[in-house]
Amino acid sequence: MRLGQIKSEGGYLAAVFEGSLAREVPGYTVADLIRRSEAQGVPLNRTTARLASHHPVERAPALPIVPAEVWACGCTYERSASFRDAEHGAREGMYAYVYNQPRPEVFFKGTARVCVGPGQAIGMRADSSFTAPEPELALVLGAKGDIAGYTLANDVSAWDIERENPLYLPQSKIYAACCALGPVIVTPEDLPDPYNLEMTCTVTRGGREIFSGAVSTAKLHRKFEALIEYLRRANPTPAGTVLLTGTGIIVPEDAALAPGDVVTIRVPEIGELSNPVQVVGAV
Ligand code: DO4
Ligand code: MG
Repeated sequence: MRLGQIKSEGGYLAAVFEGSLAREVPGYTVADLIRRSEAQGVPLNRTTARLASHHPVERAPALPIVPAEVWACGCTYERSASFRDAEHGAREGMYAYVYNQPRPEVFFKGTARVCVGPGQAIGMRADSSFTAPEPELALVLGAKGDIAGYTLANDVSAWDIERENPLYLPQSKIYAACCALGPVIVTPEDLPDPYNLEMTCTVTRGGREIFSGAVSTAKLHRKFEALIEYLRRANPTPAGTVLLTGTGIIVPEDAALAPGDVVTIRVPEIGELSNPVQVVGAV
């Protein structure tokens, strides 16, 4: 099932997406559906199917979930770890260390306040000169850490701020519109092999492609269960938490984001998450 949300009366309403059509789930957001399916012990797709309207309407997907919390993992692909060590002038430094250790890097990415959906502007900080998209597969979690579904995420990050000093990581990672999610959440029975997804990312400027990259989730160095276990160790997360699984696509500095650029992340089994770039925090 392709589950998501549409905008409705200043808020969001859950919907099942079939092609360009949406079947609304009156009275429920996606987080409500996850809580209901867990409370009743009925899988999310069946809970949703029972409640969804039988009258499809032409509606575009909006933010697929209003997440209680968003967390993210880092250095889960070799490319991400080696790039970040090189940024610090080390062949093998703290990022390679984390890549090779059982304990992954897990950091707080924010709340719904910093999230945007498909088509909405992602932010580049006015005080950053090297902001990059980080295309990632994201896990939508239930109250016990079960995977309710998969979506796409852009962990937009100010790499120059992160590079200056590791203690600046939260300022690189958490700011207005730093996280895009969408277009829909695919429930597990419709994504039998999440470790074999081809992900692509393009950045276009004035209609011209200035960057294109690709990675397979087969290159992910961790299992989702291990990432979730570390996230929730001594830290029980609420239903509707989203966990980003790390980037395997690295955008070079000469393609640093600029206002008006459009970043498009695509996984055929999930869809396309496309967002224009806008400066945030200019004085
Ligand atoms: O500490 C660096 C963050 C790494 C990250 O976000 C990633 O690898 O995706
Ligand atoms: Mg990341």
